[in-house]
Amino acid sequence: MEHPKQKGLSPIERKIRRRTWLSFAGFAVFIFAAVFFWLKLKNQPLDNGIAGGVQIPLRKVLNANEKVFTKTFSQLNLAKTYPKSAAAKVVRVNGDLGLNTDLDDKNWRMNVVRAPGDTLLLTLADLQKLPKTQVIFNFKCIEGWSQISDWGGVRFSDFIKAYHLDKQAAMKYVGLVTPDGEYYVGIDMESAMQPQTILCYEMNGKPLPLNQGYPLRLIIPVKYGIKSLKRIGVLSFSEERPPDYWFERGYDYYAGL
Ligand SMILES: Nc1nc2c(c(=O)[nH]1)N[C@H]1C(S)=C(S)[C@@H](COP(=O)(O)O)O[C@H]1N2
Ligand SMILES: [Mo]
Repeated sequence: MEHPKQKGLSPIERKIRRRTWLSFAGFAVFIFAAVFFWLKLKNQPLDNGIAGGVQIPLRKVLNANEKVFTKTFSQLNLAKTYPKSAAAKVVRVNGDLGLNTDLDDKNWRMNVVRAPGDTLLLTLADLQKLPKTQVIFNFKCIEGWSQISDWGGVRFSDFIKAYHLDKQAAMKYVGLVTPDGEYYVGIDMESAMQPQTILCYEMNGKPLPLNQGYPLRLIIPVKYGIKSLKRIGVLSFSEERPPDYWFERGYDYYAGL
């Protein structure tokens, strides 16, 4: 028997009516469920006492979001890394500014200027006591060549932590100069603190060759090669841009990749 109201409706129209009713019922169930969960959520304890506290389940969502975003942010500025097998055995040498004076090996120290008149003197052995990090990346020179190469040393950020230089690392720039003052670079702190930036003392697992910066150089994969200063003499911190050799000769200060 046909319902009187449906008299005269085509099968298609009947189908549409049924669908409309079904979607309305679905919507009602959804509203009920939403109200139910909201009431339940409202009765959840707040996360402990922070101003503007939220219910714990919501806090969990916020925490999860934060995890995802901090991950994507740090991954965004990570340089691509390569397996050991991809690294050049013969590593190209380029630039010898600041390397032409004899190195006084025994007396070499990294001079860390914490503040005017307050300089920390570190030996290579001091730095080698800190955790070692290996970085295999595509080293790029603004002259147009690039080469995958393998470097080892201590993360700049680990060095900052180990020597309690947090106050210094809150400044905007790091300046690096060779012992003879001939070559110098300035680096923005964010890039210096990036986890692939290392105070480097090894290449292919062996001490750096003299012409590649022995005893200690910078390796900063997020920048062009010009910033990876060889043979560090002095390291300092500042709010103003430190002098930069290639910047003074018309290159981009930031030199980011
Ligand atoms: N002291 C010093 N560091 C320097 C340079 C330089 O001339 N002197 N040249 C820079 C440039 S332009 C590049 S590409 C890299 C090259 O590093 P490599 O010789 O290990 O390949 O070192 C950088 N660091
Ligand atoms: Mo370079």
